[in-house]
Amino acid sequence: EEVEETYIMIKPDGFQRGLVGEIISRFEKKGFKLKGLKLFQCPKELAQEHYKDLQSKPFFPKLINYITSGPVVCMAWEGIGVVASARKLIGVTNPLNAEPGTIRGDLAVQTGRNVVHGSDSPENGKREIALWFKEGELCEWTPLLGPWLTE
Ligand code: YYY
Ligand code: MG
Repeated sequence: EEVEETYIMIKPDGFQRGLVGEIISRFEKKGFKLKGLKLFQCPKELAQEHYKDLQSKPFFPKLINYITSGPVVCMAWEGIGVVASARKLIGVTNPLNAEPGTIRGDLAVQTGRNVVHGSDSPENGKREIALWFKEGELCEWTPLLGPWLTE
């Protein structure tokens, strides 16, 4: 497995519902490394760029309104296989189909209010982190627990 980076974002519903600590702790406890974290009110243009692959979908305008409707929590996480693993922790897009134990399975009911975003490939992980974070907003640090998490 490769060391990768993924962009995780708590959406405005997750923030308003007071789920920030709960969601962050799931990635922390798993053993991934947090490299960037901020509370941010997302401008429309950034939301559109982030979701540009979905531009032609009928739900696109609604999605952009939702993502820009309040603060989001932006995170960059690093780890071995973190992209796919974070998607597993998050659960499938429709929370009603998401397995219990996943974030969406435990904490949400509707696709349009599915509380959290996770990059779908290592390439998109890099692209999205570069899109949402400015230079100087990411931290390089050495986890003291490193040898207890990976060999
Ligand atoms: O990666 P993921 O968030 O699980 O789903 P995507 O297919 O990338 O869609 C992004 C986002 O769009 C989804 O989290 C909710 C919203 N959405 C929607 O509102 N209605 C759909 N039918 C599909 C997706
Ligand atoms: Mg996606």
